[in-house]
Amino acid sequence: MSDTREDRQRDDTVHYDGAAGGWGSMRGIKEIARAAKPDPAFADTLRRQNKPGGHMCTSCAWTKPAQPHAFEFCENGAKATIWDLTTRRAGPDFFASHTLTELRARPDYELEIEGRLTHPMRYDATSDKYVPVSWDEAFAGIGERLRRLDPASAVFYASGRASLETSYLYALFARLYGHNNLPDSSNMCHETTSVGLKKVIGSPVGTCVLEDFEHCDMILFFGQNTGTNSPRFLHPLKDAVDRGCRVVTFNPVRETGLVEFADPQNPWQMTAGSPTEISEHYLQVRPGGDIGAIAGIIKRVLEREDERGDVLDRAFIAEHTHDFESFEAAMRAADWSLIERVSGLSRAALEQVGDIYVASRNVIGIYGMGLTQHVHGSQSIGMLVNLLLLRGNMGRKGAGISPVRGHSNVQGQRTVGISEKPELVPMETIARMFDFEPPMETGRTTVEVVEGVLDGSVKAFVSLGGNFARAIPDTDRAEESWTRLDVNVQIATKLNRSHLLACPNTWLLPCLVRAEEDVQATGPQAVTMEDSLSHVHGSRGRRTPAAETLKSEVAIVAGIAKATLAPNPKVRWDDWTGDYALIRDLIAETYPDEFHDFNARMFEAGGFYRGNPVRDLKWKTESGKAEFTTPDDALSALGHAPGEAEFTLITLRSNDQFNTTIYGFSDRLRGIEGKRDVVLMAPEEIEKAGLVAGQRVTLHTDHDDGLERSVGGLEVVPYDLPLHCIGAYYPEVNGLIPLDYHDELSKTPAYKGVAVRIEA
Ligand SMILES: Nc1nc2c(c(=O)[nH]1)N[C@H]1C(S)=C(S)[C@@H](COP(=O)(O)OP(=O)(O)OC[C@H]3O[C@@H](n4cnc5c(=O)[nH]c(N)nc54)[C@H](O)[C@@H]3O)O[C@H]1N2
Ligand SMILES: Nc1nc2c(c(=O)[nH]1)N[C@H]1C(S)=C(S)[C@@H](COP(=O)(O)OP(=O)(O)OC[C@H]3O[C@@H](n4cnc5c(=O)[nH]c(N)nc54)[C@H](O)[C@@H]3O)O[C@H]1N2
Ligand SMILES: [Mo]
Repeated sequence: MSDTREDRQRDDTVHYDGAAGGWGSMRGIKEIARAAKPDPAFADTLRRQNKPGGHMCTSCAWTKPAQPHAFEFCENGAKATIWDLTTRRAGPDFFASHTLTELRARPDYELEIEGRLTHPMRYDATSDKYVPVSWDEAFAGIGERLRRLDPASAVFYASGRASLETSYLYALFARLYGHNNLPDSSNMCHETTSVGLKKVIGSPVGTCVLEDFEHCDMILFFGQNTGTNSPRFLHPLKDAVDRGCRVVTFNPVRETGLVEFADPQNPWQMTAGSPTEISEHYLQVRPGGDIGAIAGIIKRVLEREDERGDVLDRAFIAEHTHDFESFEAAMRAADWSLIERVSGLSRAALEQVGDIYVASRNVIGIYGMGLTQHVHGSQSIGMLVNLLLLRGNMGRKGAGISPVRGHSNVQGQRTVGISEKPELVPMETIARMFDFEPPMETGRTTVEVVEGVLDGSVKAFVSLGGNFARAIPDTDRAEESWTRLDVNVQIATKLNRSHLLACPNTWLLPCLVRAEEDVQATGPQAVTMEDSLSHVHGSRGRRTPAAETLKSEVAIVAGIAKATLAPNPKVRWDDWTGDYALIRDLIAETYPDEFHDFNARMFEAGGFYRGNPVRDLKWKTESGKAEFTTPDDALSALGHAPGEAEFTLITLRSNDQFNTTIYGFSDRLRGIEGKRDVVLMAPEEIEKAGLVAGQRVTLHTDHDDGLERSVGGLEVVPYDLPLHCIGAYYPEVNGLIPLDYHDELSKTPAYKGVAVRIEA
């Protein structure tokens, strides 16, 4: 199996021949515009997107530079904006002509494509339809139901898009009401980072800023698909490569953006020039094999140290780290044959990477869902940190660790209090500010919410965006339980499956999108969000709202809260809704170190940096130093080599989707067109299993809890993947993922490491 860049793309598999970016990205945008029919003014919105004074894209969380490009948006940012600014509407007429039973038969695409939700609706069980209500009726109805419940049985979920202002109020509402059940999409995503990275370096977020990418000599990429999921990041990446920075990628899939990139902003490269080769080495690691792969690199670094004596940064290790000796001993003892088996990579290939690492002064480690969504996810992050610590690649310019976050404000929601972990929230401060006693019991993570929905202990579910019932593991098993809740409140922009699993007291509340003008009592409002590199940006929408009946997320959260809670003179929902600057004052008062002078700084070009103690070599860990961590059982626990007929399933995102939002059916960058019901397999595996390309198969989960999980009708597609690894699209196969299969520390579901069998 190919494991380096020099081994070109296999010809016997489905793939894309172009580079990421280039003309293909323009055509991708046009296809989506044809279906979504955006307001023609979307072009003007795109011009301002991600620039000071404009609105911040609702797609990914990649940073917004101080000196933006002429077009500071990418293919997927354009799709997100087109999707938000569609002229299609799913209003009362649409709901009058469809029962929820009927709508549940539709695939995800055929729900969202109906367009923007326009009116507050309440579920009517007799007709099995949503019927319009006034906002006052909706708020009063929800408040009345929530007041009857034990707050501990309610969950307030957030999906990662809502602004810092909305998020702060939402978390405050939960605590005033009486619970910390505040999971967000992060619990399915980078919670492994929030918990695992915090444990080893004391910071729950990445340590790099954009400038670091101008000074690094090597970038190690683990399981992050830049070309599809954060395409604007390809620009600084290309600049780094042009400067001579060496990129090495670990990913079971040869992802086009990390192979080569043609810059759409560069007329020469778009016409005559050849694309930039991004990765010098592309190693197709086995799913979950990263710990083994990094162990191999580390063994080489130690070997070089033995030869030369100047490879390890001994002074850094002595002053800033803890537990090096036992870690070093475990790595020296680790067995190469086990490493090769676990990682699926050759010793020679890993040694080559070790040599590049040793030759590079400043190194950045980047990662995404390929590390976080595994049972040993936090241990993988620990291993990457180990590697960086060996040569002091933390707390200095051009070096560090950089998780690439997902939703556009998912990191910020955690920063301002949306967390099920009370110890992460300045409870004493909010107790004083609002004169109440905040709940101190730890709340539910996503996995624990689903457990509670299944066993009946969760009775109310409030959703600030997202499509929770579709994004979770074990979707099929949980579906019916949603209808047994007492209260379900969905704040949303587009119709999705979670809205169709209604219980008797269900409300569907439509909100503005970020590109739309938000006018309140004191005039047009702006909001803020935090990006992947911890910079905070102001965002102002200018488009006319999709309907006059829409409310902002701030107004909806405040409306529900006011109708639910007893009056408190310190809690001024109406004033806050009227002027979001007052909410920013509250955020500044709660988090003065990060958010002082918030209103004055929110439109700084490039955003303001909220800081990270690791950059000053301060480690807020248990030992007060950066932690070397030794993986369990010196790798043997991770050495599970699949049997002959076993496969590890990785669930993938296409280039035409944003999570459960399916924009279209072209996964151009992987060469898969017109379908999503596929299973990707290496040609050798197809042959060995007695299958042929194009055949339909069923996947069954191998899990010892006595439950049968299967998804059928998947078309076999020959694909360049490691042996024993198969790929399929999220969310279509989420029914295969066992709920109790998750990162051991953070409970992030193991969406990239499920054992499955194939049935013809
Ligand atoms: N267009 C678009 N943009 C998005 C999103 C979207 O759905 N569409 N979603 C947003 C969100 S919420 C998030 S969290 C991010 C997600 O962005 P990413 O972190 O890139 O997540 P994925 O695409 O799920 O998977 C990342 C990569 O991990 C690889 N991988 C799988 N298993 C392993 C493994 O065991 N080891 C290694 N090394 N690699 C592995 C996969 O092949 C894939 O290339 O993107 C955000 N941006
Ligand atoms: N198998 C598998 N499962 C996964 C993953 C995986 O890689 N594999 N990835 C996981 C990850 S990383 C994540 S983050 C989760 C995503 O989980 P979620 O964040 O819950 O899901 P989304 O699909 O992003 O939510 C889409 C819906 O959000 C609503 N929406 C869009 N914009 C707005 C807005 O501005 N305001 C409001 N109020 N609503 C809005 C729309 O109604 C839309 O239908 O899925 C997880 N599930
Ligand atoms: Mo995510």
